[in-house]
Amino acid sequence: MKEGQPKAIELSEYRVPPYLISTTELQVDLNEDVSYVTSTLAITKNPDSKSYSDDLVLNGSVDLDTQTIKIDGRELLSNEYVIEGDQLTLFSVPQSFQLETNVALKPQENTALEGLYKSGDMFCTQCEAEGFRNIAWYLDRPDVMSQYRTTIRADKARYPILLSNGNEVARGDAGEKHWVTWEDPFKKPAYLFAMVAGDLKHVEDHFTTMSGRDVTLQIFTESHNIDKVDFAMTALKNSMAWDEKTYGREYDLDIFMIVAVESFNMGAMENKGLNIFNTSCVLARPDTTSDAGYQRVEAVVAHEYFHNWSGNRVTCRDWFQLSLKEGFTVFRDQQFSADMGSETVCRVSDVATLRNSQFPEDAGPMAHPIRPGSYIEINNFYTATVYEKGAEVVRMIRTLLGEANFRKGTDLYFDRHDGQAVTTEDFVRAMEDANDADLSQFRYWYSQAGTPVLNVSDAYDDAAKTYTLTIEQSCPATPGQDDKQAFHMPIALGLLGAEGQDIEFGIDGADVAHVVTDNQYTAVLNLRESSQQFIFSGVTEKPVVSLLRGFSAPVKLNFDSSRDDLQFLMQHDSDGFNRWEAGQRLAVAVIQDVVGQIQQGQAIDIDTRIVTAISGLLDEAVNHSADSQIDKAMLADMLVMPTEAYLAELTEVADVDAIHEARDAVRLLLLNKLKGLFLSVYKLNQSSASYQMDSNDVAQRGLKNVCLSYLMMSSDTEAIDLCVGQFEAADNMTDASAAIRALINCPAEAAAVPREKALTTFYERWSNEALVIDQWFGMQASCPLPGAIDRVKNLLRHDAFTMKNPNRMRSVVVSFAFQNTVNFHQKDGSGYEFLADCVIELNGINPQMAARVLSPLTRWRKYDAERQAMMKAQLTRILDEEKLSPDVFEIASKSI
Ligand code: B3K
Ligand code: ZN
Repeated sequence: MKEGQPKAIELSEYRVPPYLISTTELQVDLNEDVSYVTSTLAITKNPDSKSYSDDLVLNGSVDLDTQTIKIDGRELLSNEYVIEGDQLTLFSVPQSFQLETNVALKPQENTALEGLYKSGDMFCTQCEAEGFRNIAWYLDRPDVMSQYRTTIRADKARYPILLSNGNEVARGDAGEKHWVTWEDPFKKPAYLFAMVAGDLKHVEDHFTTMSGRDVTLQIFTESHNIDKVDFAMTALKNSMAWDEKTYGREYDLDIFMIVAVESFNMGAMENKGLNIFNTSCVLARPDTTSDAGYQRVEAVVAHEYFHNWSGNRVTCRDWFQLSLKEGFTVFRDQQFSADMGSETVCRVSDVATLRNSQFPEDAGPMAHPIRPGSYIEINNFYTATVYEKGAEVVRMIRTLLGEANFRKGTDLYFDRHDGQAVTTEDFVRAMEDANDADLSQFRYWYSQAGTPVLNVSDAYDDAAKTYTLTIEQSCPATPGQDDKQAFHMPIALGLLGAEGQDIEFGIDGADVAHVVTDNQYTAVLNLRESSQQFIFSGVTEKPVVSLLRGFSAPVKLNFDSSRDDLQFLMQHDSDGFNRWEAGQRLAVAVIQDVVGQIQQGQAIDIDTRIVTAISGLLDEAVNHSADSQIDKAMLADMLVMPTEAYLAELTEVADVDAIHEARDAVRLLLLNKLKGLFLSVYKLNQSSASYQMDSNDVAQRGLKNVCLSYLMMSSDTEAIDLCVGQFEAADNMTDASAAIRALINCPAEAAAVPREKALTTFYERWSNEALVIDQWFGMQASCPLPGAIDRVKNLLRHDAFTMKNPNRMRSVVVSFAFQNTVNFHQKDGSGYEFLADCVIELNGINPQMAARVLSPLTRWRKYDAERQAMMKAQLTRILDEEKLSPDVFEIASKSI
């Protein structure tokens, strides 16, 4: 063990803040070399604190060069305070006083992108979770809420735009410089502070709230991007209207601003009145942005906007409560996207994300409950568990209570806690109080980690006309939690009769939360016991059960369905999600057969039921009409085979090579048997009309491009010509990138020349569009063909590559290590060594990013002994580094 290892912070050690800061005044003087921040804080002793100490400890950073410290106007003598590392202790402070500190800092050297930093030519900030302490000495914790007044001074020519939270209240000139003062009337924690200075253009619009107030909406970008903000503006207005309609919540300030920045660690940040966005989550133009990119922009704009209530008006007491705002807000943005497009398509994609990223986390060394009990570096807990599983937990509350009662709960939560910093416990209690409900057992979802497993069996009694379901639940041990209590969860189910219709059944005696009857017959059961039986009466024929409709709980389900039943459910289930799910389960079973054959060295023999199923879908696509029961976007989703990541997740020890080979073999067989149909569907969905971003066109492009990816499994030149044709004719990034990706991934010799040509054309055309060049890097780094490690190393040497810009870094490092499974796990360990090299380099640049990209190495338990040893060796190598950041230390040490 090296000395000075960072220590863990425990939820159980939470204490109220010893002091409060009622007002915060900041004077920020920006310069190219050294910038200065003067902060004036009105501090009082917190009457609720039991601390007897008169010393006040403030958070800061070793990069703050402290010039002066004054209390009530008097400069402190050197024996009246001490600065130790990132802490400033003021001795024997009064009960109530004004603290003025003046610090010097160098934003242009801040490559960690936390606090005040430079993104290209502009200054910007990122303060969540603990970035504010890099700007000024402060009580940097979310339960200290203060009213901010901020004055920014900067060179007028370089930084004509100066922004901060709230309303502009004054401005003036000072020689070459100018200044602007902003005042935010809402008290907020420091993590919601933001400021921006730059040479920016903006687009302006307006929104009238339900109470009739006019809100000015502005989106700022550097001038070359200002033609890409219209879609985000529309998404913003839709989000504002949606939150009024769905949650009765309206916006509170007179102005709402979004600023797009190129260097940003995350997707975006919900600072009060001044959201700062990664360009990748706000800019969209048909020729530069794919449909998936558009959908992401819409979802992230909504997510950040929704935080104004779930996060800002009602904020977190401490960082253990992160899911209070993140889980809830993800749930809200999922609901919004579902309302804007297709509910089923959205649910499928949300569940796929959960399975591909959260389930592995829950099964790995970093498994934690959605409300963690301990952390070293909070940045490491912005996880799929806190976000996506957190959203599932909120969704389960809604499923259990029903929509109208859930709304009563959120009304009470927002009204009761407006202006407060609260806990997940407060959220659950509001749900209970508003509905006279008992969620005591449900609370285990907040404190227990791990993905529960349900083992289900059924029986039909023909004489009694009863159907019995037995459900056993368990949850695997996770670090620090060997034994788990049974969860309370909603199980939504329906029973299908021989014609595929939903059968109505009697529920007396079964523990049923409620029954949903619009165009279906779905019972929502309360599962509470580790083993529980449900008996349904009046079931006139032996049914096929549709379990866990809409994925009503985030669990792994074991239920022995016959492949014929899966095919039946795929065709008839009234629950769209379960139609998709049945198809996936059938595909998993078939691919797993092939994995077994490969491992045994047997000849590959594929169950043709998958061919029947896929050909049924393709027929549906050929005969598709406006009143078809299933939309094209769903058909596209159903044609996609389960991902290699999900297939790996389902096995004890993942045989990455066999999984890759088996999945490809099934896809190739499908192509060989159904080539005519794939081609017909492709052609039927080709369109010569100009690009429209609407759900019909998106679905059509999706369906066409899935077919293209199958057609490119073959090595004939006809498919390659088709693909090149699409690439050259495309007026939009969806079609262009689908085609170039298919060319890149095509193993055929004949694809080599067109591939190189397309890559060059693409690069030359888009060299000035950073987000498109990110895609160019990403599609090459994720190519599953052999030789990836050399290709990826070459990409790192490319002039346009830099580790310092997180989007560019991710486009190569994440695309390779997270998406190119078969090459990352190459038997010689070169993929692991490559990732460790990147982590070590990033550790010195941007620790938060370093810790994030490290995660594939932490999953070593999933692989064979040789791979395990090589992965652990790389983790050890990382841990042996001098000057390891707490971020990387926490992930690497906990996973070894
Ligand atoms: N709240 C921010 C996340 C900031 C993460 C800092 N490490 C984005 C979001 O979830 O809306
Ligand atoms: Zn969020």
